[in-house]
Amino acid sequence: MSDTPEAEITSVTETEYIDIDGDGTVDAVRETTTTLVDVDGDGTIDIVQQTIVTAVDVDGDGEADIIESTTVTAVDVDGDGEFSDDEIAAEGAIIVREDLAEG
Ligand SMILES: [Ca+2]
Ligand SMILES: [Ca+2]
Ligand SMILES: [Ca+2]
Repeated sequence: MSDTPEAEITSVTETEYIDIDGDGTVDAVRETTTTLVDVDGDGTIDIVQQTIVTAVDVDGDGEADIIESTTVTAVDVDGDGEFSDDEIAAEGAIIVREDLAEG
């Protein structure tokens, strides 16, 4: 047996299909990936990272035209088991199909 703490990583991905305009055809797919990391293996989660990727098919041809991704990372820096505002960081990116962006 070793006393070295062992990190535990749990990752869950959820996929949602969204009919934005309500015509019965799915226009957007949202994939949410949540990763929980217990760095020191004490049973308390120290890092939570959530990435949401939304792909939207604007013109309905079955190909995604807009892809938006947001990543939120929370790190329990002070180890109190809670994520305060200064321990949470978010970043995002959006990719729009070239000809749509040009209008
Ligand atoms: Ca921990
Ligand atoms: Ca399309
Ligand atoms: Ca904290």
